[in-house]
Amino acid sequence: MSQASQRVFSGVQPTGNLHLGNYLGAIKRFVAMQSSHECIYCVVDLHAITQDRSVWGGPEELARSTREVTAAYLASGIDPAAHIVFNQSQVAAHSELAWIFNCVARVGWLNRMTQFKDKAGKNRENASVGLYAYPNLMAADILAYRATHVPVGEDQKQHLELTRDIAQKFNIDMADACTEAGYPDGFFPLPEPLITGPATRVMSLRDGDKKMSKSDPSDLSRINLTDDADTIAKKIRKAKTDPDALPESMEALKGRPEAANLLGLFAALQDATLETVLPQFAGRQFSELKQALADLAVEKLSPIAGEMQKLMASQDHIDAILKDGAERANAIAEPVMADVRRIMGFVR
Ligand code: AQP
Repeated sequence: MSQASQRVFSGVQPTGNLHLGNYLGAIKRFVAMQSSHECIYCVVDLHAITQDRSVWGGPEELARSTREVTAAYLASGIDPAAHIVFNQSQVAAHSELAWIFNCVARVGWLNRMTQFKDKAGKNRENASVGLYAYPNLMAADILAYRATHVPVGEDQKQHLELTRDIAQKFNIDMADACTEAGYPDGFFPLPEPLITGPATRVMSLRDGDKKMSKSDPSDLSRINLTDDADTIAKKIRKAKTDPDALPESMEALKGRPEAANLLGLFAALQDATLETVLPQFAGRQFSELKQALADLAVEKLSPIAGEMQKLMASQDHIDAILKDGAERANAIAEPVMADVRRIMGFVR
């Protein structure tokens, strides 16, 4: 397949507190893919409401957060004219295809999803059906555009595997109709997850064994994209460490999650690899790494925070970008849905 026929799709939930994990694991890589691929970047507001209202914050907060994620995309360097930026709820294909996928995916498949287990916790009986079926909606997000590549953080790997299983089962179950519709090799591509670089799983600054996450009650656990320079420096200074000096080799980094995390962050922010950064700090104290990391994080993140603030002052501008993006997204998704309806036998 030529690069021109490769289509990238990915998204971020508007649930507040966009953090360095979202930036390095996802948004920064979205930016990089623009030069080589046709890209569609979505603010997945339908996913945000799968958790309790206390988590997504209600209508005003959802709208604010949707605009804030859009501002983060633009401030980080995503070009909404050359590519597509929009919010999910403006394109009906996501919900329509998700229903069809609810009927393709098996209960046993969803029962294995670790993110549902983590997010539902002990209170599983009280979790929303939407949270349980979240991976089916994610599969619909990607496949409504017949996207081939999906840049995500490590935590989304299992959902991408499920997306491939859904695409494959649809292609097999509907093989005769796919052939009749002109797709003898199956209608949906099996999308490839793109999980690369030194920051595919950024860990909490308070606990190197826990993922940096929006929902962590401790704000000190994460660097928010909207944090000012002093806050970034303070959080890095307070980050958990271990008592030893920094190691010389990848081998010696094993079993030292905090050292691996801080070095990984430094490498990712510097567009370097962990291997090239290691010798720079080998044998040094954590305090030296923390100082260098704080300086680098402020240098890279402050311009983004400043630009986000400017963009957020112009709500109409952001809304116009989302509307234009939704129209262009719909123009791709609607013919795909027309084929899906024909393949399924829905009369029109
Ligand atoms: N810690 C992380 N390291 C690397 N990548 C990460 N991503 C999230 N956390 C990390 C990636 O960011 C993209 C958008 O994530 P999302 O907004 O869809 O939701 P999420 O993965 O549920 O984010 P959080 O912060 O972990 O939220 P909560 O606290 O609600 O669980 C995805 O590509 C994701 O991989």
